[in-house]
Amino acid sequence: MIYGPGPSTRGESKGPSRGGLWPKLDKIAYGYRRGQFSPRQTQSPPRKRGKNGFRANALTYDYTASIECLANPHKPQYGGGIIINPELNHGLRGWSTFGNAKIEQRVLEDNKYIVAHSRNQPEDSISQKHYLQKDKLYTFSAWIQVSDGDFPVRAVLKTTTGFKHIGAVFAKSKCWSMLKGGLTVNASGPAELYFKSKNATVEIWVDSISLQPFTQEQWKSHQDQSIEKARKRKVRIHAVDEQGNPLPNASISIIQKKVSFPFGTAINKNILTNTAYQNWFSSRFTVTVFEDEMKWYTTEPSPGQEDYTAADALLQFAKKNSIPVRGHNVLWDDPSKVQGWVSSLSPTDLAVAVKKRINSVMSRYKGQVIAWDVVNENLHFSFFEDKLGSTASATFYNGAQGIDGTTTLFMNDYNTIEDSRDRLSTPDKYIQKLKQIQSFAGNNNLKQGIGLESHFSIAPDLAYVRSSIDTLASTGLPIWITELDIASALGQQAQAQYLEQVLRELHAHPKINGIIMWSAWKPGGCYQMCLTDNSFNNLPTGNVVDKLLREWGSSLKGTADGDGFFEASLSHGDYELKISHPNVTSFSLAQSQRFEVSSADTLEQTTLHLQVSA
Ligand SMILES: [Ca+2]
Repeated sequence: MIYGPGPSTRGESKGPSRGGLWPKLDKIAYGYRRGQFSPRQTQSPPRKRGKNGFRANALTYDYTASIECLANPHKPQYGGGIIINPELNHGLRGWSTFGNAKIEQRVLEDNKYIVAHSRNQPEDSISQKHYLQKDKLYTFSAWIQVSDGDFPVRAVLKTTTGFKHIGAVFAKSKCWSMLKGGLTVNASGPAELYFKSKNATVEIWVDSISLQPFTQEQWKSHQDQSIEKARKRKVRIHAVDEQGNPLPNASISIIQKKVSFPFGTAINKNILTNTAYQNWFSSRFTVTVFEDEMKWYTTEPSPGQEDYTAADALLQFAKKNSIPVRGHNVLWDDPSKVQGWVSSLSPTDLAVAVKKRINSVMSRYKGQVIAWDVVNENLHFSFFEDKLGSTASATFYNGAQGIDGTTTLFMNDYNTIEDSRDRLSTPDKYIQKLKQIQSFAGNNNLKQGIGLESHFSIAPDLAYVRSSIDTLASTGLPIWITELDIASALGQQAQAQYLEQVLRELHAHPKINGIIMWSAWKPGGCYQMCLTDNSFNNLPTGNVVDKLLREWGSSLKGTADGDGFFEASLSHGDYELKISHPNVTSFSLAQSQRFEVSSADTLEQTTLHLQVSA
């Protein structure tokens, strides 16, 4: 096993944990007497039943996935969902041949499974037919083994409109690997599930298959449930007077000062001289990245003539506004993005130049960025590998670790969640590359991260997006959305509509650590998706962002009950609390106190209790 469960990624940049919370409260409680806070943790009441009552657990989404290769497969998720005979306990019932494979049930240590053998074509496999319904989201999983070697196996659904790749896994022999995937169906009709492997002779073994449909409403309820659990916490405030007597019906005002979840957009040098751009950007976002200014072709357009002026100035701007920056990128594997003088170097000279580049940019900004995209688009391109050998990228990560190894070192690539048709960057390919980099000598303690660019050029398939992130999350590594946009060719309205769908899904996914959009503004237009016009008035996409910022933040006003209690579910972040009551004459509106709603894992599912006196 290369990956363990790893340290929790939830705590990243989350400020003080449980131990640090209370002194902070005391310190800023001017207007309130010290020592009047009585924090307590209690179990939250049983989860509320939804409007459908959450019958059994059928509607709850199972976010789990596994990258372990196991002697025995897990039970099928959702009991198999609509799959007939999902555990193969009933012979071959429900299953038939796809293509020209021969199929049979086998038994190994009491476990029954299905085998496709005597294959000649990649798609020769097993099959099961289902009727799929329009607008439903289907989550798929299965456990796969091959009779020999280590080969990618894909799950495909053949529908009336074509073939849809729904998931893939690097299957091994002698142990079971989990394949997880998903698809959204655009038209009702019959569909046939089958599996595919480029190796057309190896046996494909399958067990614990599951295909679970969800309605749009159910899908939305998963998001809501996940946000309550992963991004929010219940807070119970008790307003009391100086003697500790409750203040019934006290007016409560909770103002969010900072939201913990990192959400931002790329910026570029245009912001340095444009106050309207500065104000629009800094009043909204909590994280950023530079569009081009840190890239090698910008900082060293000619050999030896380094110029970090723009990157330095942008970093100062970000620091001034307390907005953390991702370091993007050290190297870019796309040959069309390599400046002329670099592409013409001999391998020997290239190796020297690359080493100098890594050292130059990473030493300069060491400790000042929250992430490094070390080798950009390593799954789609291989400029450096082609010149320097197949372990080139692994050596770059090794070099990067030596310079700024405490900062997370990311891969960063596209189409992993955007488009299941792109075979180069599926979640299983991504994981394979991460493992390859980590298995290089000296890289076993590499602090790796998963960067998902998320450039959508087609309508997002949220079932595929979610299942792909589930699979990637089973590495235990932090996952960031690094360059989210929707292609301009889809039109402004679709851009806004799809952006909202994707942002809701990504923000709700418990394993996403932050989201950055790729909407750096240029007078001539943005890369694909602007959020504003040239006067910094919102476009429909900008309105989506503002709507979600309001939703994800949670400033609110209310009235305590007859015993002085007030309950709210608040997003993780920093808050200002104001309490007023007619009985408390000394209270002034200028007096307030701050508190933090943290996301420490141990506090999940508990209510934060604050007793405040006025
Ligand atoms: Ca079985």
